[in-house]
Amino acid sequence: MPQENRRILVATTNPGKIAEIRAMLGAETRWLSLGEVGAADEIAEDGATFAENARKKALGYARAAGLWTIADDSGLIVDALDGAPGVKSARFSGARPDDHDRRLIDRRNMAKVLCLLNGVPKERRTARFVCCLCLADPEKVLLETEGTLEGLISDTEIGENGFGYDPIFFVPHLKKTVAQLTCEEKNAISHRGNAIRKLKGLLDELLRAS
Ligand code: ITT
Repeated sequence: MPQENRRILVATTNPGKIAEIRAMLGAETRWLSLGEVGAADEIAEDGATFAENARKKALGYARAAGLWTIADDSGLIVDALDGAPGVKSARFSGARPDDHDRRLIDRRNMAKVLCLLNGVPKERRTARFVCCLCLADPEKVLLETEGTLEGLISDTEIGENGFGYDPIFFVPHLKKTVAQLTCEEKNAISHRGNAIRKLKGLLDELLRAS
């Protein structure tokens, strides 16, 4: 792809994800949002794995927009809940209404996790965030990466930054929840940060070769 035409769609409706992906992937490429290309949020995330959903979103939006497209599917895995909320992380406390208030839904989802873990001791509150990224053109998958972040589910919500389950995800070596980290601190250790760093290396190679 010639340098001057480098435009890649970031196919997410989540403003928190867009900010993290754009901040890390660099300024040489023009990163477009779904709003900027007039694409509707219409691809069902009904796969059994994060990787399957990321692939489906990347290919679907790449075809709809006629652009190279990056999609992310991510979520929280809690060991004591047999891996839940998993691929249902965004809708763990019920379906998301069309006019959803993300903060309200995040709070409901966190309340459900804390309620289910009530009485579970610290050593059994292990959890991880997982992020699968997929880059596709309208015909095929070009690149796929995965990143994880290990931690513990706290007893209460702590911190104001980030999104989703960040206020209840405690990172032991930092002695903070992810919601107490700045955007830069989160990107340096997070599941999405790790997946993006891997993707960036592969994307740079792919762009050099094309
Ligand atoms: P798109 O599908 O439009 O990308 P979404 O928010 O619906 O946006 P997902 O289906 O991938 O995204 O759901 C991921 C959910 O997992 C998200 O809504 C959060 O609840 C949680 N999650 C993912 N990454 C997270 C992070 O970095 N911090 C906290 N929670 C996260």
